[in-house]
Amino acid sequence: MRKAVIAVVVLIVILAGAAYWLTNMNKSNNNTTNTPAPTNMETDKDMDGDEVTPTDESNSQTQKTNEVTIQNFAFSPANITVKKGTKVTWTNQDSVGHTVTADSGDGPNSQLLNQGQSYTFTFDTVGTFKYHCQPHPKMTGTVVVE
Ligand SMILES: [Cu+2]
Repeated sequence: MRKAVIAVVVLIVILAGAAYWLTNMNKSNNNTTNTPAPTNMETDKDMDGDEVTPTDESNSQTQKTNEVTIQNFAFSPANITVKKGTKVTWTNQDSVGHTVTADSGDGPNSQLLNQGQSYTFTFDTVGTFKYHCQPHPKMTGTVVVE
């Protein structure tokens, strides 16, 4: 009987030791697999950053839309690109009145737009049209017609 008990105890000790060893193995394995993971994440972040930066630059340069919002004394987006024949609509969101006035030549030429009012101009000529707000000449925008 005692021999059997000793054998069981020895077996338990061996199993416990094996379990402990396996646990450590798993931990070290996890550590090994975890180590390259942050490197991949950093690489992804760098790739995302590289992708985002040129997108932001192109957004600030010109956007393909035919709707411009006038808000906080600014045209947004200030620079847009449209196809010939496109109707561009400006909507004033400010409580202050603004205009859409071509710097020169044929181009948009609105009345004073009150809050919520819109003005639409059809660009039938290819070219670059610069415009401003009459009461606030520092408010400027550009429409490139392709
Ligand atoms: Cu204005």
